[in-house]
Amino acid sequence: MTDARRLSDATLADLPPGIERPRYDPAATRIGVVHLGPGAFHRAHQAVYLDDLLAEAPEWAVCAVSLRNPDVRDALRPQDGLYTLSLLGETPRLRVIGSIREVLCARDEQAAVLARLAHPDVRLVTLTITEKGYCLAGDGLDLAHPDIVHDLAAPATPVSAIGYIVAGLRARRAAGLKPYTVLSCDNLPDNGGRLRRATLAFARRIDPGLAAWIEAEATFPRSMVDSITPATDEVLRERVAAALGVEDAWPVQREPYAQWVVEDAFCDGRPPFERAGAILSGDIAGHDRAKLRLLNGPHSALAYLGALMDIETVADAMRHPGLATFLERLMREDIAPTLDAPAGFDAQAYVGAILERFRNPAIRHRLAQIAWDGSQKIPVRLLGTLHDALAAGRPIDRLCLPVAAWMHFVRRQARNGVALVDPMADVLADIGRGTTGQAQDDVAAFLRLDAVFGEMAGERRFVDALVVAYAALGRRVERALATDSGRD
Ligand code: CS2
Repeated sequence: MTDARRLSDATLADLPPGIERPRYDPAATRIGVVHLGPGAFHRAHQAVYLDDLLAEAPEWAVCAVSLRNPDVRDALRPQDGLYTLSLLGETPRLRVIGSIREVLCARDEQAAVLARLAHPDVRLVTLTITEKGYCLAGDGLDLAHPDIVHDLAAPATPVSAIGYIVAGLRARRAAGLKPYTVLSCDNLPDNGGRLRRATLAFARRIDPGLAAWIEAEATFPRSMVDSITPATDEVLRERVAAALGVEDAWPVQREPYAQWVVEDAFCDGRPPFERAGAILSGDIAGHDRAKLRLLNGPHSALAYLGALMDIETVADAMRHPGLATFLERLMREDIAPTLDAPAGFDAQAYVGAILERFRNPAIRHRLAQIAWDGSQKIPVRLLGTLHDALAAGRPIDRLCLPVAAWMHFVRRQARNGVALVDPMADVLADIGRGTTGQAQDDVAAFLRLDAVFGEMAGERRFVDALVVAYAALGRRVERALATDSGRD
């Protein structure tokens, strides 16, 4: 039964004229994409690119699958998958997105998810499952991860993303269908390569013939995704309901800027993404690294340094002169020089544009949101840069401050009894509670986290600089940020 007070196919036509809406009949599209992880980022980014295309390519609608959490399904199913995107520019825009036509929760609807993955119309599986969703240890599949242990023992009834991808591919092979393309849209360097290796490692263990088929026939393009997407809050829900005249249980919001660079390697056709503004390229290496290091790295730096200074949002942090100056120097002088920039890429202009985006006063992007999952983010956002700076004999003092700030952040949360949002929360809380404030010992305790620091824990220069940064932050954050402190 449709609810006249709720956004849905039935109420779409009656929305006020200022609200943008699909330029196609959502009900006349076909599902060609299965997306794993339909959080705010997917709904504000890839689903919007597809929404731009469905008028001309109606075969690429999305089945959105949450692996465990039923919240997105429960919010969007009564709305026929429709939801509102708020674009946070100078003149805010509201736009109803229609590209998601089915919403499933795999935990409760496993058979439907598996059937969808095996459907002949589905030719693309996309993912935004965050770093931890890949179940990696270092660069490879974590065979000790409980979900992977489960799925290897019971591959027909998986719980992990990798398990679902392989179960779907297995069913397609058995049915004589082509494989789908598997497109990672998460902030990981070489995201497609990592996913391909993890998928093959999993498949080899359950069926070497299947693994060989995947290796030969399926593709895992890399992609770089970018758009700042603060979590949905009550203010947004209320604003959207007032503007629409009907309720939307889960609108999303993002900055107007969005970028998607995709490696053009699809094994069975693809949506004409370039017509929606995505950049299709033979080789995207360089783009993903530049974005991770120059946007996500500084974001995490702000999150941990800002937290220690009790600053709430990114824009607030950018209004703090000491922190803003530190960040800009970190980006221009320490991170940019480590990049092997793609041809035509102007790193300094890119930095300028990112700083402008961070300053956007229309966005309340909470630092606490970015601080989540530090154990997964620190290695790919900051440690790679540190590694390269060390190898090149460049200064690393400034680069060590955000890492040391993360340690202080963990310590503070643990000592205040505040739970961390992190897959390693328990181990981190133990370490945090055991810290004494003595830099050498505290840093050593964190560096024992092999999954985070790996070989970097044995780099003498890094360890020494980290101890100095940790001690400096322990004394006074603002002094530690002062541009030349921490340098020899
Ligand atoms: C942020 C990203 O939450 C975070 O960790 O750094 O979500 C960031 O906003 C996006 O990657 C921007 O594209």
